Amino acid sequence: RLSDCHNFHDFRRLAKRRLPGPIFNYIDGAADDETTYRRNTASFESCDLLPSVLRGVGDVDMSVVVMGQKLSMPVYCSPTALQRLFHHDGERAVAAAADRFGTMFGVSSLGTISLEEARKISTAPQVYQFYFHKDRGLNREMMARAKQAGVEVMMLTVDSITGGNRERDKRTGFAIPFRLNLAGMAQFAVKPAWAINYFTHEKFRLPQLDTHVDMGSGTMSISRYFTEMLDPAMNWDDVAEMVKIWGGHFCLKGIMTVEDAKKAIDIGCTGIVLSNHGGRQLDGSRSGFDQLAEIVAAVGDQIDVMMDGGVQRGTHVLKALSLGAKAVGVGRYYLFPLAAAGQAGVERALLQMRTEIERGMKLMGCASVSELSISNLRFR
Ligand code: HOC
Repeated sequence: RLSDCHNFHDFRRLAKRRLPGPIFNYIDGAADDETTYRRNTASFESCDLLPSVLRGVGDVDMSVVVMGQKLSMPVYCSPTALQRLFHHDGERAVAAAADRFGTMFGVSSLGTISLEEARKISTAPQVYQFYFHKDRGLNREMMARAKQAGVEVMMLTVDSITGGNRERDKRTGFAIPFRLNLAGMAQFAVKPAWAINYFTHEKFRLPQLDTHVDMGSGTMSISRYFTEMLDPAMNWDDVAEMVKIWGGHFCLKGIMTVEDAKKAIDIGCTGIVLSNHGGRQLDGSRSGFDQLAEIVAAVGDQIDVMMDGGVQRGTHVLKALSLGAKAVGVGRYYLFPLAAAGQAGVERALLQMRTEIERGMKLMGCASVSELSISNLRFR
């Protein structure tokens, strides 16, 4: 039950019980041997928090300003794809929860509600995350739509010019819409509650892409999407052009080196997310957390640096902020609660995160996020 969920692992277990195998494994899975996925969370253990005491922390201010947006807490819901597969409310539930918690949320170009609808549901700052398509007209069309809808931040994912090797998806045959062969039907039949909800609510769509992807004419696997639609030839000049056209806050997700961070600044980006795509793309790559210190030292005064990957606890967030991250993105952390219980699940997860951050700050002797610094950490 939802009331028995007290942490990430509880929500993950509940989601596993509710979701058909291919869908659970799509969320939970990562690339190759999933070493990066595992290490993302483990990397937070490379250092310890060093608390100060007796510092008068009756009131704690957890708010941050990132890419010009004020967030009530330093955690935002990263954009993720296909959310109505996990729960019939999908992005609607996440947008509404972000609104209640006053934090930023993302809608993906692979989202299952339109960015315009998300804008109506939530007044919280909205990120629109997209991939760079071979069809340049589609890229420009997406930015124009986002501008029109009042999206605050454009986020281009730069770590996905080709698909990661997701072996779990290969084994389960994950694709959308589902191939209802015998094996597939069996997997869905054992989760009747999910199947009834999925098939009785409105048809699954990709409203950002539906003039370009015909969902009726076959299935779309991850590798097909990446190889057929995305442009592996994308380069810094292409992105510079998009940043210029957008003319507002523009963020690159998937930056991992100082050199690339500097290039992002040169072309006018206002934010970067240190990210390995939740371990779903290049297995063996370093964690965003492990790259924070180096990148913040080099460019932290010129661009907002964020990170994501493996964040499961308030103390993980405190460590990232102590290293200079302006905010931290979460993905699976809210997707499992979404799958387990829709909006109520996402809200419970965000509440737990907020409570853990507040408690952690008090125990650290920090009354505001600006008091967190590298002096609060010791590396092992
Ligand atoms: C069918 C297309 O960012 C992920 C997503 C991209 C999914 C493409 C799915 O799974 O990591």
